[in-house]
Amino acid sequence: MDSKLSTDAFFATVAEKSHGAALRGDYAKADADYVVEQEWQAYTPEQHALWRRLYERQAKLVPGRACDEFIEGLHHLDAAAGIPDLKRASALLFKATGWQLVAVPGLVPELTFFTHLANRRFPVTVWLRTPEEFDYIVEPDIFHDFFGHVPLLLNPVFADYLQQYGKAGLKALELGGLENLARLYWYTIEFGLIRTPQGLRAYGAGILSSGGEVEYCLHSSVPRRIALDVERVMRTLYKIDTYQETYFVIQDFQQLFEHTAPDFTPIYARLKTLPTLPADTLLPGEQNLGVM
Ligand code: HBI
Ligand code: FE
Repeated sequence: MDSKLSTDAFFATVAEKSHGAALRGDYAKADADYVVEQEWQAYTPEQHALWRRLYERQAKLVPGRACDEFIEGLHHLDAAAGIPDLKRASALLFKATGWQLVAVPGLVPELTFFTHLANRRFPVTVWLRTPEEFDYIVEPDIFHDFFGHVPLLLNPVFADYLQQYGKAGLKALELGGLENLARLYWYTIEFGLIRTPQGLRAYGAGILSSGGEVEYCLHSSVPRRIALDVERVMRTLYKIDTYQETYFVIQDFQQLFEHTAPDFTPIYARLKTLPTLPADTLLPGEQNLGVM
């Protein structure tokens, strides 16, 4: 695929999705892989203070709601004091699981994104939300990316899953399975739940970086909670501006890794013949696991 085309197409779709609003980041200095310098010295004391407020709120919420692997990773990153220096965090991460962090201006084209993941590089946005966006933000900022996504990259099994997901993404681009794969990303990496001996816990970055959803996803009786089935997930639509209407539950990260190891070509072919499912679907015979 011509990456230039995918770039223009990417910005067109993002503009459309965000109702014409341009992307916030400064893409002028990005290289061919959309990588920029973080310019850590340019963050203001007010921005570091906002980071600390965001961090303190989430760090109080996640115990008993996030899986242990996330909590362990978060502590290891030690990022409470202010906006992290991505080069330093990347060196720590590389020692643990061979992943690196790359600084990006914001959302990048799928081809770029998947290529980074397939090479164990996680793109982290360099800008921080404004105080007015304390509770909700449309595009991922550095707090969502770092606090939500980076801690689990320190877990070896999850780290392997994400690289495998990146490789599957590159294949999906060729096979026309991108939307299916984006739904898998949404319902696992962004909004996934996991069973533990202590009960249900969250591992999805979109949940763990959110002030309200981290309680809602576990204890509200409104959403459905369904055992992960990759094909079912790939058919299920999602909404980007409300709490999820359905969460998918895994047994452990090994299951996530194993379920996404196969070649998805036959699944994509089958899905082309099946209708997508609204986010609030419960199919006949499916068990809503409820509040556990
Ligand atoms: N770019 N920086 C960044 N971060 C993302 O999470 C991201 C992206 N580009 C595309 C994308 N996510 C989604 O299309 C995923 O479903 C692939
Ligand atoms: Fe994210």
